[in-house]
Amino acid sequence: MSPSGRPKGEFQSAQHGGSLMNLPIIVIGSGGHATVVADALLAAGERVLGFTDTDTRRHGMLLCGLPVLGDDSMLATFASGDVQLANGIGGTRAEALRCAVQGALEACGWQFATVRHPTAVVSPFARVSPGAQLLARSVVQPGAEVGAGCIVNTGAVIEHDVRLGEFVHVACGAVLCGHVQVGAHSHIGAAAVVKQGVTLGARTVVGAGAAVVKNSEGGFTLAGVPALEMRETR
Ligand code: JB2
Repeated sequence: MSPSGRPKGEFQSAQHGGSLMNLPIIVIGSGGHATVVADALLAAGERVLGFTDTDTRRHGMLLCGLPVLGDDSMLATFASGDVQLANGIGGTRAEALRCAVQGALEACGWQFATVRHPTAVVSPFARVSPGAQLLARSVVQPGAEVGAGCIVNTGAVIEHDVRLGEFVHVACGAVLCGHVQVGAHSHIGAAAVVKQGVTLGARTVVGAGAAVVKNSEGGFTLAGVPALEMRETR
């Protein structure tokens, strides 16, 4: 089993769109990432009912024309078989929160939709796990594996044979060259480049614009060109 309790190797075809079950979707969170997720779902033709947020000040707001419905307790007004969820918590370096909130809701029986913006270019020979998010103009090449709960954000490039563990966030415009491996719960900053064949262990944080040319065992923050290990992440 994976760290978040999911069976390993549970991949689905990258050809599926946002909703496997054709159910309406509620987006968890109502910050910037949630609006990007909702926008991708709407562009893919999905039915989005609105957002939830723990911040009561946001309840009743309209985002992308959709309401913030309440906190997560309002989900109890639906049967888990009638609605899917999408994870709208992005948060630079908030992979732990994103994973914890999703894990708690999955434990209550909720399923998380895979999100794929129609402009994402995804090879039919890539493997994309449930709940991953492939956002506008992202590219996922043949042989790549995108783990459960990953975000491949706007314009990010996942080259051939790259492997992303679960809940990795590849931020906007980052480029992972061929055969790169990134361990679970890592964050690759905006416009960073990771050279082909590099392996980064779990919970690595790569700063925006960094150029990573060497392996790192995990748990480090890497920054600069070429990137150096600056400090332990946790
Ligand atoms: O347990 C929760 C929960 N915890 C935090 N349930 C629900 N339903 N909502 C929760 N939240 C809410 O998520 C917070 O109250 C907050 O409103 C929202 C997260 O929004 P925030 O604006 O802090 O971050 P974000 O994740 O939407 O966006 C960040 O990450 C993106 C990837 C920003 O840095 C963006 O610029 C970035 N593109």
